[in-house]
Amino acid sequence: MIPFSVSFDLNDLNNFSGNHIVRRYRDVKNVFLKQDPFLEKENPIIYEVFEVARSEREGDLTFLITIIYPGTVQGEYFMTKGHFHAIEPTAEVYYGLSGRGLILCQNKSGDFEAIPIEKDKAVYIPPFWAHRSVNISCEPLVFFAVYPSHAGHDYETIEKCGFKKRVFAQNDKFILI
Ligand code: M6P
Ligand code: ZN
Repeated sequence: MIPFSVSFDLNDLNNFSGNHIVRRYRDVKNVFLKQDPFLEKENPIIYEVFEVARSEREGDLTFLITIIYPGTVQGEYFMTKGHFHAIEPTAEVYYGLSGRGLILCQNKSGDFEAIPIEKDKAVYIPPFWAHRSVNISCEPLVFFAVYPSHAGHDYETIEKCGFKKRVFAQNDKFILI
C-alpha cells in the first residue's frame, strides 16, 4: 500500500469512495427493547458508516466516520448493534466530531462502562471490550474511529448476552437502565 488521504467532507459524502454501510430500522430493530410500528413502516436510517478499509492485514489500520441519527425506539436512543472484535486483543479509538453520545463498553467478565463522547473528545476502547455507540442528543452524533484492520467484528457474542444497560430518554435527559 502507498500513503493516501481521503476526504470526509460531511456535505459531500455522496462521492465517498470507500465502504458505505447503511443500517436502517429493520436491519437493527432486534437490538432495541421494544419495537415501533411507525419506524417499521418508515424504515429510516438509524446509522451509517463511511469506512476506509483497504486491507485486512495485521499492521494496517482501518478508519471511518460513523453518523448515528437522533431519535428513539419507544424512548430508547438510537444506537449501533455493538460488537467485540473477532481478534480480541485489538483496541479502537473514537474521536467525536459533533453531537453527544455514550460509548457503552463491556468485557467478558461483565464489567461495564458508559463513556461520554462529544466534539473534540477522544475515547479509548481497550482490547477485549465490546462497544456500542448511543446518540443521546437531538442532532446527529458523528465520530471518527480507527482500529487494526485484522480485528474483524464479532456481533454474536454480545448479541447473546446483551449489554448490561440500555439508554433511555427521560425528561430531556438520559437514563441508564
Ligand atoms: C464504529 C466502529 C465500526 C462499526 C460502527 C458501527 O464506528 O466500531 O467498526 O462498524 O461503529 O457499529 P456496529 O458495527 O456495531 O454496527
Ligand atoms: Zn470495533
